[in-house]
Amino acid sequence: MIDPRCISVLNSAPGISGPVIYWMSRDQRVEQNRALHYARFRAVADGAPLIVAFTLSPSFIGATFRQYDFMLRGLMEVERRLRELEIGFVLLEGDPAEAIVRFRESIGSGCVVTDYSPLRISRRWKATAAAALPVLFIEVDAHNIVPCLMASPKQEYSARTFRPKVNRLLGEFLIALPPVERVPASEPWAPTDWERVRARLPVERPAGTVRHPQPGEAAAIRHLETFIRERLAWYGERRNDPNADATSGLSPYLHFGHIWAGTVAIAVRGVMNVVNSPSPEGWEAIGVVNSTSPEGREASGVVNSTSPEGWEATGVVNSPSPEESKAAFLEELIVRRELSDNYCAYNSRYDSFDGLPIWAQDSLARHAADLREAIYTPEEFEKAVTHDPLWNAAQQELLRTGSIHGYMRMYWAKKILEWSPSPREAFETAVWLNDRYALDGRDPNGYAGVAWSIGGLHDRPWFERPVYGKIRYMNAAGCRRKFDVERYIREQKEP
Ligand code: FO1
Repeated sequence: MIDPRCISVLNSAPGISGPVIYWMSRDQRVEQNRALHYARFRAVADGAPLIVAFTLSPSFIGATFRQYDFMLRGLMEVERRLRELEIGFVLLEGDPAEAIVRFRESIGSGCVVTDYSPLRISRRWKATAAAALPVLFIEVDAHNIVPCLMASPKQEYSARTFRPKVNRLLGEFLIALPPVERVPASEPWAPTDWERVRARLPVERPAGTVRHPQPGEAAAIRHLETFIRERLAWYGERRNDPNADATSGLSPYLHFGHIWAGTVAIAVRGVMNVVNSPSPEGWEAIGVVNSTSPEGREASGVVNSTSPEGWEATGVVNSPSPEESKAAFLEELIVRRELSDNYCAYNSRYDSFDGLPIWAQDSLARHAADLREAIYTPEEFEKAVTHDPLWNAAQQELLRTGSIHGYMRMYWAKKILEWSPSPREAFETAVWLNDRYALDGRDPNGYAGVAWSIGGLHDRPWFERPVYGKIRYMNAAGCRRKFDVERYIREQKEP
C-alpha cells in the first residue's frame, strides 16, 4: 500500500464503483509509480478496470517539438508496457481538464487518481477538474522521494534548512514498490495512433537537429546503470568539468518521470563496487547516505556546493573519494532537487523576478542602471551571437543537445544577467530559453536553477559588485581554472 502521507484528496465528491482512471501527467512510467500503484489498488479492491489516461495539451509552457517528441516516444513505451499488464491506456487531446472530465463521464469511472506537480499549469488543470468531477479525485506524489507537501509546510530558506527535514523522513519514503501486476478486470483498449498524434501537434519546430538521449523507462534504467558503472566514482572530482562527461545526464528522464528519483537513490546507495573506481577498496566503506551527511562534508570544507546538479556553482573538491562522490550526487539528487519542488509549491511567482528573495531583488534593483559591458536582445542570446565564445558555446550546446553542462549552465545564466538591459529582463530571457530549448526545461529544477544563478535563491548575499549587486559572481577566469575552456568551445562547434 501507498503511504497515506503521499496522498491528497482534491475534492469532496464520493468514490463510487466503476473503472478507476489514473490521469498520468508528471510521472510517465509504469514501474515505481506511487500514483499508478494507488490507482491499481483501488481498482483491484473494487473489482473494477484500471485505465491510464494522458491528456496531451496543445501547448505547455513554451515547449517545442523536441520536448513533445521525447515525451511522446516515452509514452509509447508506457502504452506498450500497460498492454502487457492488460491495463488500458488512452491519449486524450484538447484542454486537459475538460478532456479528463468528459472521458470520466463517457466510461462511468468511479474515481480519478493523478500525480503531483507544484507548477501553476498543473494546479490549474486539477482545480478545474476538481470542481467539475462528480467523483472522488485524488493526488499522489509519485515524483518526490519525500512527498513535497510532507517534507515542509513552507518555503524553505536554503538547503541548510531543508536538508534535515528531508533526511529525517528519507528512511520512511525511500522504499521500492513491488512490480506492477495485471489488473484482472481490465479490458483491452484500442492502440493509440502515434503517427497521427505527432503529425497533428500544433507546436513550434525551431530549426536545427537535436541529439538527445533515447527516451523512456527502459532507456532511463540503462542510462542509470551506465552512470553508476562508468561515471559515479569520478562524479565528485569531475562533475564541474564539461569536457569530462562525469554528470549523470538523468535530468530529462527525471523531468518526464521516466524514472523515479527513489530508484536512482536506491541504486546509488546500494553500490558497493564500481568499475573504473579510482580506489575500489573505498567503496567497501559505503553505507547509507546519512553516514556521510552533507552537513559533515560542508563542515569539513570538502564540498562547498549550493545548488542542484544542473546549476552547480562552487563544487569544490579535494580529490574526493568514491564515497564522497556518491554522497555529493545524492545530495543533489535528493536535497537540491526536492528543494526546487518546495520552492515552486510555496512560491507562486517561482518563474518570475518577483519570486526572488527580497534581499536579492533590492540589491539587483540598486544596480539596475549600472553600465553593462554589452547588452543583447533575447533573440541575440538565442542565436548565440554574443562577443563571448564561451557563452556562445554553452548556448550552442543547448540548441544542439537540449541541455547545457551543469557548470556551464550557471555561467550561461549569470552572463545573461550581466548583458541584459535589466535583471528582470535577464530572468525572463533565461527562463524563456531554458523552457524553449532544454529537454528538462519547464521543471521546478530549471526555475530554481535560474532563480539561484540570477537571483540568489537558496544562496546568501556575497560581496557587492556592479550589475550583480550581492548575487554570487562568476567569470570566465573561474572556468579556465576548472577546465579546458578552449576544448569546450571547440567541441560545441564541431561535436
Ligand atoms: N503533461 C501533461 O499532462 N500533458 C502534456 O501535454 C504535457 C506536455 C509537456 C511538454 C513538455 C514538458 O516539458 C512537459 C510536459 N508535460 C505535460 C508535463 C510534465 O511532465 C510535468 O508535469 C511538468 O513539467 C511539471 O514538472
